[in-house]
Amino acid sequence: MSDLPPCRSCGGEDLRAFLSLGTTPLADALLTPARLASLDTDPEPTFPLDVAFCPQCSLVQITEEVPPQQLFVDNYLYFSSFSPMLLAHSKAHVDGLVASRGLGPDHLAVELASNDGYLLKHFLPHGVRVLGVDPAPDQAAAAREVGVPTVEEFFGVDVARRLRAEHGAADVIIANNVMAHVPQLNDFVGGIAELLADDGLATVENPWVSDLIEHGEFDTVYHEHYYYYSCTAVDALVRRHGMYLNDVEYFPELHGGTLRWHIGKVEAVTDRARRMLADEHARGVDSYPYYADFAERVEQTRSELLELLRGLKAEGASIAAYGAAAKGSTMVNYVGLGTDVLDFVVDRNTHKQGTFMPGVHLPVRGVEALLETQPDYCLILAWNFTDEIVEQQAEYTARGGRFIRPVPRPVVLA
Ligand code: JHZ
Ligand code: ZN
Repeated sequence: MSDLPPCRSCGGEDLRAFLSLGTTPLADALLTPARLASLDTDPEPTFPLDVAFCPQCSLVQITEEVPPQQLFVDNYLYFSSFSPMLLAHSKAHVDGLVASRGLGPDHLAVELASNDGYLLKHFLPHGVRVLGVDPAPDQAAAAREVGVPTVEEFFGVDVARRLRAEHGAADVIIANNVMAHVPQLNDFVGGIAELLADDGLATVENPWVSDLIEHGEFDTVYHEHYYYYSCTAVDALVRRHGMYLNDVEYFPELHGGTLRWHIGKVEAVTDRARRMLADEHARGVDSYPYYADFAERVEQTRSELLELLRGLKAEGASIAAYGAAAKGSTMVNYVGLGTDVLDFVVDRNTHKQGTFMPGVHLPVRGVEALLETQPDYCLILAWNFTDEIVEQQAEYTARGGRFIRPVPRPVVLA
């Protein structure tokens, strides 16, 4: 038995830690100028960031539990609608569901963590009834503005019962990048089982732990992400709630490699899902040795990136960064990239501009700052959007600016 807490999925008591990123501030807790000025008397809270593997159900998870209110209500400026790529992905998902399931005014689509309505709004032209669930007040307000009714709550069994009584069972439940964000995992999945119609479909998207491990995406580890999923772990989890992992889709470009799991109450496992489970077993995702050398590889990335950036600074180059992303916060804090290395960070999200990144306190500016100051190099912290960003900043590179991508290995882009 380990001295770590029990697995938040299966309750297993022998979690094995394999990565420690030290003690870090909350990744999305950007500081306002007033908050920055108050740090002497009211310091930034920091929390240990350690990752462990459960040998019983294969779920990878962090061991620290920061209260969700602190993560997603008090300190949350993430708005989904700032990426055209993500919006296109979401629209294609909705159009696909409407067509394959023949959805119309008699059906109800519920999204958990519906954010600013970036996805559910695409159901509206089809007449499908929609309902968003999201505890973040500003995002919920933005969703209502675009016609998406939103319940401002953390989802779980109790909320599911109430919603089912008020609105009927859901024909479709969508949960994108949220099943990693809930400390009471069984309450969340139990809620899906409660709300979903017997013949309904729940689709759940999350980055795939294999991409994290095999492509060195350590910066996607932060306190909002309690879990790092494999199909193996999802299959075990949903079966405990009387549901089945029936199909799996893979989007290699989305958030560094995302899986979409199709979950239902009737067992109808496709060959594709079976192949994914077999593939994970062949890679070793369900056993500890797969994770054992990860910490060493992360440390290598850190020293390579530091060496590259310090070398450029020594030559007199100026360096900025792109994307005040949550993952950017892990990157700059773990690697130790403060104002001595990076001049500022740009971000398109207007809610983040004028703030300072957690821990290192890099100022966040609008994207126009790149052309205004023309730094010699720009480190892409939101590397999952590299193509989109490079395309959008053609003028910056035309004038001689060079982008650097930090993972899988630090590289100056041609
Ligand atoms: P982005 C968030 O993580 C938070 P983050 C959350 N915890 C999660 O799970 C994942 O998403 C899925 C900006 N940007 O989306 C917007 C531009 O400035 O990779 C964002 O601030 N210009 C819910 O924060 C940041 O970059 C652009 O052209 O790591 C990207 O953050 C584009 C495309 C984005 O996720
Ligand atoms: Zn477990």
